Amino acid sequence: MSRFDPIPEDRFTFGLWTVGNPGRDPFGDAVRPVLHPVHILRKLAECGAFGVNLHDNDLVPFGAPAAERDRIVREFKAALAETGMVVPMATTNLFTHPVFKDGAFTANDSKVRAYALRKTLDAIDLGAELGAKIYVFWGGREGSEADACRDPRDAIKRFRDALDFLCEYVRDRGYGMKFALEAKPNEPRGDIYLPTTGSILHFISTLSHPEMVGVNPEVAHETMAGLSMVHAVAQAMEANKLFHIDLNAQRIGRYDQDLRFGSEDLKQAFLLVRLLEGMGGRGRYEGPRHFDAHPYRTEDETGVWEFARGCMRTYKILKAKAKAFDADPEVIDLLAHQESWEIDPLLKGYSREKERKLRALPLDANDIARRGLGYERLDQIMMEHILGTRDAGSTS
Ligand code: GLT
Ligand code: MN
Ligand code: MN
Repeated sequence: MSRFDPIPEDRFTFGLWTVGNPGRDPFGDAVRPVLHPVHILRKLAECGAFGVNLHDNDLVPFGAPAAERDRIVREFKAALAETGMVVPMATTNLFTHPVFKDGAFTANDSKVRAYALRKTLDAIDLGAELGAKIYVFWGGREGSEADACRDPRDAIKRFRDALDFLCEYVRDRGYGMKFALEAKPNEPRGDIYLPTTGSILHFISTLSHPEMVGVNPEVAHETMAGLSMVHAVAQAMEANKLFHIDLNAQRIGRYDQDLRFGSEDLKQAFLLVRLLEGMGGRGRYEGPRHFDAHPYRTEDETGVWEFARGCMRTYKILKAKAKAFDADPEVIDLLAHQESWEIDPLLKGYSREKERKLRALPLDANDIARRGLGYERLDQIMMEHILGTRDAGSTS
């Protein structure tokens, strides 16, 4: 076993819908048979994962009678106990059934909104029964093409009403769950409401129980919008709102690719892992490292488990490289020379005294601007850590 092989302590999780994705796309049929949830549990446990996450209908088929639901859940719980796997996160499928064609919580038809709310209550009960403490909301259908159909302000209000209702429900039942909202700019809708992690962070501050609600940023979704996942995650961490994370890979300007973690934009993946792992001496993200990605459509089941191992190994390899980068004496030296720490206290917290001192500082813009910052060197060192030419203290 190599030091990069995953173990449960790494807290890697996969959605049942990820490794279980049969490869259907808008142009083609499934290329793999549907995998049974219990089979997925066993195989992921063999691969060294910590747990699985699920939508209600990844486990219990839509419309299943109560007795069938109970039998499926019993069998799944037995498999959890047998494999030692856990279910840290659960969510609701509010996008597959045609009833959600105009959205779920934001739909114009209040019967649709009632149906979505009721389906979510049941799915929260299911999540609680399986031990989930994080509940994700991805509003994939909460959007529009014909924008005249509703005032987007009403969509936001309806989304807020739904979340306030559900927060109260979770409190009333004493489930101790937190909610994590996931942004996406478009697909499957032309435009999706609350399209970025940043917009969700503001929306949370308008809820009745903001302390219960955080974000679930996804690499692919921020990248589709041409934004920096690293910056989105950093803002969420700084606000203590990173409740969950969806790791995968994506190229800008494409459909939602959901590729194997780290398989595109290795530099961003490196910086993301470094951020999550608290490198550079900062706070660490403590939640599960969840992969919301799909194996290539070219794969059979062997490729599916290759894909799962690949996501986890890449994460661990990047973690080791990030640690080496932060311990590199040249990096420490370059970073130490970047900032004029001694005047920092002057810049925080206004007072007349500080204003006076600030005005008296000998600051010459041209003089300051002349200094090169050494970022070329810093970035190249980082690249060489990623490329593996700067291992174990070697500077050659
Ligand atoms: C769906 C979507 C993901 C969300 C999942 C949670 S489902 O696969 O593409 O980004 O995280 O509902
Ligand atoms: Mn996702
Ligand atoms: Mn995605």
